[in-house]
Amino acid sequence: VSVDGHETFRSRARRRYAYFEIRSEHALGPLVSRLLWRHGLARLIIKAPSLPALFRRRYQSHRGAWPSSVAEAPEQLRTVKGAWRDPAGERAADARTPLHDWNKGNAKGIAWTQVFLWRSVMPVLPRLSRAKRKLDAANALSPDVHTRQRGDAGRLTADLKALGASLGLSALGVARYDEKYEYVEYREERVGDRVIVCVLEQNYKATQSIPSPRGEQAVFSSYAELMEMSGKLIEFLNESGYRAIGHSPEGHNVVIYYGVEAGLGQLGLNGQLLTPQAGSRCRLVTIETDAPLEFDKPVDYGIHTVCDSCKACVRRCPPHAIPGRREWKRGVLKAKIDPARCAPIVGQVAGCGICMKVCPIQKYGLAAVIEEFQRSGEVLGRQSDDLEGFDWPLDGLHYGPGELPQIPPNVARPPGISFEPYPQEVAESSGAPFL
Ligand code: B12
Ligand code: SF4
Ligand code: SF4
Repeated sequence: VSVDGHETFRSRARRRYAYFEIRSEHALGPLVSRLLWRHGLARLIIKAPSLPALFRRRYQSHRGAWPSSVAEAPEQLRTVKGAWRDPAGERAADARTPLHDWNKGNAKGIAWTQVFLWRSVMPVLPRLSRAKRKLDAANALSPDVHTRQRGDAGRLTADLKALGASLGLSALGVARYDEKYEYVEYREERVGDRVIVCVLEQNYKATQSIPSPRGEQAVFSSYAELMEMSGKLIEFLNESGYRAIGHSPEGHNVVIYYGVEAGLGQLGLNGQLLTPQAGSRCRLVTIETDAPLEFDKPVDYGIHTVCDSCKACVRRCPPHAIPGRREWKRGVLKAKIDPARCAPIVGQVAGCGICMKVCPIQKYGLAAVIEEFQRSGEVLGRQSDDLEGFDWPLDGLHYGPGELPQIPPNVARPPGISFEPYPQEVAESSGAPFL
């Protein structure tokens, strides 16, 4: 939409195209997923070469390390370094109901969403699958313990970070392994006491078109790129004599917890890791290792204060899945999103992610947001169509600030499909076994 409120030809064409893409994604979903998964089409596709770079530019991630000189917040914006935590509460929650792998606990729902998202996944499928195989191969390596250079943690950490930057990672941080944030399914596979967090900035333009298949292609592309890069970091750690196991983006642990602990950002009201450089327009994977790397520390970037004055994600989430205020949950003060409302929309509306798109830190960067906040007391872009408007591909219409699409009941609560916040908590209250 142009500054005088009129829609440009390009934006109308883009909106129509996303509408057409989603309609075909949904209409052909059952047929395509049968061909892909039951009749072996996926096996053929993953052998295909990756798309030429020209096509990938539409959704490929931004390569290169972010400047490392992002400062702590000015005094009046500070709240707490990292996140508000009550260690006793965290321990009690873990003892009562340890975290499970959400995707495993909701396997039926996840399989159902895959029927819809084929158009978004397909262009990236060959690369995704090759990247996963490379990651698995790197994980199977054994360290060469003779090459260990004991006592040189600073050098090893610097070399690892330099390698991450040369591979194109946006940021890399190191945090202490914490069993409470490892899903119980994987706790016995513990590798060491360090967790490396790899961050990759997602394509800017594709993200501004969210929710759209192009936006979701950017997501899967970042995942493939992250797995390729983390495979190389694992090889480096093995060659340096240390064990290292990397995880795919679904993860074996709560990656945002580690991102905050490693000082890479803070938890936004939208439930995601907001980095000062790109908000939550970035993807994360972790590598667990026994390498004696130097720890990074949680930082107060002032993000909590910005969130409290903004709440764009809360207002703009179509199914109202984001609560407007924080509460203590499992020993952490945070706004906990309702996955039963969010997941069906993520599955049927090209990965949704409106809560990422409408975030001013994602769009303008934290420095610009804080500058405006200090100058005028306002959040940059708040209530503007440029920031808060989005196209809704299910009906092909544009929704400006203050307007939200109607979600039909069969889309909000698809028959026969349910997503639980924590299968294990439900199990605890109902007595039903997990899964
Ligand atoms: C399961 C899952 C989902 C589920 C359920 C999410 C939920 N909150 O219950 C569904 C399908 C709904 C979902 C939706 C989305 N997801 Co998701 N999701 C995951 C996944 C695989 C596991 C997270 C999990 O275990 N959640 C269950 C419990 C722990 O949730 P929770 O109590 O609400 O806690 C959340 C936060 O409060 C935080 N957290 C939990 N404990 C603690 C403790 C401390 C101290 C702190 C600081 C934070 C923290 O982490 C949780 C993130 O979901 C992660 C990858 C991973 N392994 O971490 C990606 C991940 C969180 N998703 C991501 C994204 C971007 C999305 C979507 C935009 C969809 C999309 N197109 O990608 C939406 C956004 C929804 C939202 N507003 O958060 C990204 C976030 C990137 C970032 N910069 O933070 C991740 C990290 C994927 C990745 N590898 O990059 N997701
Ligand atoms: S949209 Fe606003 S409230 Fe939501 S995470 Fe971003 S800054 Fe925080
Ligand atoms: S992904 Fe969409 S539905 Fe889920 S919380 Fe974000 S805006 Fe809401």
